[in-house]
Amino acid sequence: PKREQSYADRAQLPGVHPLASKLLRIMEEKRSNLCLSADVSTGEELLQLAESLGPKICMLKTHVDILKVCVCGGEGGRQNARWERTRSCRCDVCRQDFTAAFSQKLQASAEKHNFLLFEDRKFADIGNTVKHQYGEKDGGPSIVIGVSRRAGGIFQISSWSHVVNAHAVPGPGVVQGLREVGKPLGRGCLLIAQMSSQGSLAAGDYTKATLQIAEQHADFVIGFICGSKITERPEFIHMTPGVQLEAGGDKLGQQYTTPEEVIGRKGSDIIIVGRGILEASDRLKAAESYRKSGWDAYTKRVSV
Ligand code: 5BU
Repeated sequence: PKREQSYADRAQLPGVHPLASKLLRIMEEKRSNLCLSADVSTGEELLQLAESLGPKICMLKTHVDILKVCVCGGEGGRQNARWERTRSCRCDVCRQDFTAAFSQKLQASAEKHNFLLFEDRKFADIGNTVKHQYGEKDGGPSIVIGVSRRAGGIFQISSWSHVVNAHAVPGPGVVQGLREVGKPLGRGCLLIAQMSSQGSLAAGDYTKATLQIAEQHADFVIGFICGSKITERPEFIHMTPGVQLEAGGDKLGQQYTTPEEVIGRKGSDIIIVGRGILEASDRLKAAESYRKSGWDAYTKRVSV
């Protein structure tokens, strides 16, 4: 059988999306197929994770809607007086400040340590709605005087996140809506073809139909969230959540598979790891062991 292409080979394919190509090059350069799922509750901790674990990862996955907010709506009472006085809070964890300060720092960290940002937003509405949820076409920073008047919601995802994901359940319109905003900005989208949770309905024919939508929109869809490789097309990137060094699960239906299984046997490209790293006493050491297991499983696979 033909030898499997390396990440570096795939980065050079004529049909590959520029962002997928960039990601594959980062993976090869940093010898990392690890995506950190940075599920923490403050912007400060998120930035600190990006800075400390940045060198180990090819991608940082966020859920910005689980971040606490400042008490000019929430946390950080110190700033409250200032907020009331000036109506322009500068707090790092404040929602009003989210795009202008926080996301710029996150982007700077991504650039410095050479990884991509992936907001795990799981868009799942009609095209017209997701377009507004994702952000405006120009994607520039919002002006932070009082309340932002720009469309695209609080988080302005399109302005800072290289990659987003979407459920295929609405049909192709969801991708088309996101593409209108993301394509001009050079962004990419992952379709959720399978989920790691127990009893997931994203399986069988649903997974196949998801693949078809991706093939029809390959100028914006760069790959999949999935449990195992679902297509032989090397331009698409397969990313798998539900990964820990020991198989198992949590109390709410999450199911874990090991890096060796996911990369070595299931043929996925990238492992997504959250609590396996976040709950370790030494996060840097844990990140390094996931990076190494993922990378070793990959080198073993491509050398056959
Ligand atoms: P964990 O702590 O490694 O279990 O975190 C997994 C992360 O991946 C978490 O942010 C989930 O929201 C995300 N996830 C997932 O676990 N399974 C899926 O099928 C998808 C996303 Br899609």
